Amino acid sequence: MKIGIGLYRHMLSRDYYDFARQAGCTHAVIHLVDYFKSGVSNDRNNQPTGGKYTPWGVAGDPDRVWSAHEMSEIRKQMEDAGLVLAAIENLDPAIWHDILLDGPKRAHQIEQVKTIVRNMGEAGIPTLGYNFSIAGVTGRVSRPHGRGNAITMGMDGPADDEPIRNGTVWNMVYDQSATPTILPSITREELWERLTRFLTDILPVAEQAGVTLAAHPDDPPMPTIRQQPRLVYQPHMYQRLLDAVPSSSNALELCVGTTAEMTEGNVYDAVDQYSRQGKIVYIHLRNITGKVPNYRETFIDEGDVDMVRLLSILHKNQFNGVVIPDHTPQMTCSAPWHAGMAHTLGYIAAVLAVLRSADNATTRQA
Ligand SMILES: [Mn+2]
Repeated sequence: MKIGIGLYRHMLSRDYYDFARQAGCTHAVIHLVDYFKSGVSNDRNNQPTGGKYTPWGVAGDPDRVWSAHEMSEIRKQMEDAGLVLAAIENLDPAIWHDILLDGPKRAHQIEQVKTIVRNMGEAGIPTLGYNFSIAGVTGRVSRPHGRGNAITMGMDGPADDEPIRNGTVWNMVYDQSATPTILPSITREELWERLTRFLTDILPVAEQAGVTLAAHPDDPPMPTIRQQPRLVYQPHMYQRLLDAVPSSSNALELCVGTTAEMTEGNVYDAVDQYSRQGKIVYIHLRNITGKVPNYRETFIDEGDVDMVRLLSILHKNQFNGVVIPDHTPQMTCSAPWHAGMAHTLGYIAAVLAVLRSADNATTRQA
């Protein structure tokens, strides 16, 4: 298992690459979508938050797909700094909205995603993380309820479920001049059909390009949010996604925090089940306390998840992918994001060092 970092668009620079290496990372997952663009309540020194029902920010240019050249330049700059670029996380709602909504631009946007996947193959980037969700990451609140009064994200009870405004999807605004109506609700089976169509269209191209699609579960994992259905809000639902369109390029971006917030099953069995199948490409690691709709994110070394047990399962199953810190509470200093990451990365490195040391001891005895 490899240690990585997740970098937002505005962090794609040498300082951040050096920081990651200094903190022990060999790999990185990057975001090319700028979630923070024109957002009203987004601190760039934090995960994108938005308000409880306020979108993160405004989507990018619908006519521009990420080119092989620009992605390959980023990969090379990261390699110069000593980092392997393991994945790009998330598609821009600007070219993704009508795939989620089954809108009039769907066919065009499917071609754009195919182009991105081919370009990624050409640029030598092996994984595309995605989250097939109409509401996206929303309905959460930010509170100073963490250890040492750290500001942390979570849910504060059953959502009052404000519907999504037209022109917004995946918690970002893709059409600022949309008529001010409400997005109609759809059924869960309709959303599964849309996901299956997406996978059926994209996976053959991904296989050929040598790119793996990696699905993030619904965060927060509620059965519905903002009057829209969710797909992967219990651990077993990931299996349905894998079985919907079997392919070597159909895999998971398993989020430990989100899985631990689910009301059924448990995160250890889920990680065991999917890592034994070799279906986890990379892991979002964070700790939490509680279950939806009452949970909050915590520091890595507290919370409900026994991280030593969790990482032991991955180690035992010879998980060969990348583990990245997901989010962390905001630490009180001039660089809350850096401090949170350094603390989490140090913790992960220490657990892995203990696991490897135990292996060496076993080998010496044998
Ligand atoms: Mn996550």
